[in-house]
Amino acid sequence: MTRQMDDSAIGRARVAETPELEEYYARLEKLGTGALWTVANEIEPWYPQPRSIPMLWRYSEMRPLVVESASLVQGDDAGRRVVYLVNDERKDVKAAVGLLYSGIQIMNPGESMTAHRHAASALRFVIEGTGAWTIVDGDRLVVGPNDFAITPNGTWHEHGNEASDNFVIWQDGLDIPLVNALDANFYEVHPDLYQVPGRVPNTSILTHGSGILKPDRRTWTKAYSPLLGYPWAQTREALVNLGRVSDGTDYDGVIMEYVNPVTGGSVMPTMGAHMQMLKPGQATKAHRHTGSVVYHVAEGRGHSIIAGTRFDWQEHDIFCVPSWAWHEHANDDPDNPAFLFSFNDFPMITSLALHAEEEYGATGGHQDVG
Ligand code: GTQ
Repeated sequence: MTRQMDDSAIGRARVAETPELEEYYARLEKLGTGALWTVANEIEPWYPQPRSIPMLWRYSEMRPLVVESASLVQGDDAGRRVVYLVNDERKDVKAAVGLLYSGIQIMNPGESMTAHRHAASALRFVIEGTGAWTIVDGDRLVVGPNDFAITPNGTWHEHGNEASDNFVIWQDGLDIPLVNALDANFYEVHPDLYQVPGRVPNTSILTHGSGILKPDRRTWTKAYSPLLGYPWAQTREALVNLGRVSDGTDYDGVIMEYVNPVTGGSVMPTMGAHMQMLKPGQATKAHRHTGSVVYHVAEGRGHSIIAGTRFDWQEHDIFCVPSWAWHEHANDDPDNPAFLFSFNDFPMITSLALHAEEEYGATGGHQDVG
């Protein structure tokens, strides 16, 4: 990098402190004001300075505590029984990374939760258990392991587990810290506590989930995808098929985005999601970009190097990549593919024209592990 990043350079704030200035600053403060040059270099960094740090949450360590919560608190008292993931440097806003929230939700056999809605958008990635359902604006969605589902902002939703003998555990992803940062959050409990589901379960998948055909006379005008569920079998097959003809991109391997089938764009206006496959032994090059990402290991084992730290992962581990952090991924299994689910804030970043990306080294190399 040849760019000048020296705070003593002309064009940066470089006023020396003096007793006279300090006395002046005190008088400014009394008026609810301040001198820009005392904070300019901090509020206009040369490049993004995320407070979030890279972190990995091991499923093997979290699962026993998540299961413990199932007998510690009633679902109806908790609202949703969730152990949330909190970045060491984002405890104040309850973010896993950047302005993204994530948690692990558990439902007992036969349990169901009351319906609510909020201005924040939510998504789910199912970890374990059959029998899970969620009703989103009246559409009863049935989901199983590694299925992806969305509950866009403003939609009524309630969750349950109709299995008689297993927990359902899934990962939640929400934009709560973002919506709160914008002072735009609302929350409502459903007036009847429960929705009346439509007659045919998975209506949105039956209507919009073919992937190659679209229904006639479609009038969908909302900002989010009319497709609410993205089944794992179809997703996995798409990645495996793409992997037959390509090794994918240098930085992500074989990667595809979950889309709004009407627009081809992201599933929701604030958050997008991907599934990526690393072939046996495949390792990506390092790059960095604006935007924060939470990863969930859907299948396989491997490692990622994030901002110079190596994180080894296995199935259902969760890790995060803060904005502008160098990162690269590797599948350490010589015989089997690895699949990484991820969700991100890219739709916000791109819609605000804030996307930036850089490859590591001149042609994209690998980081030294510190
Ligand atoms: O199911 O809508 O983990 O509102 C946190 C807040 C899940 C949900 C969470 C929520 C939800």
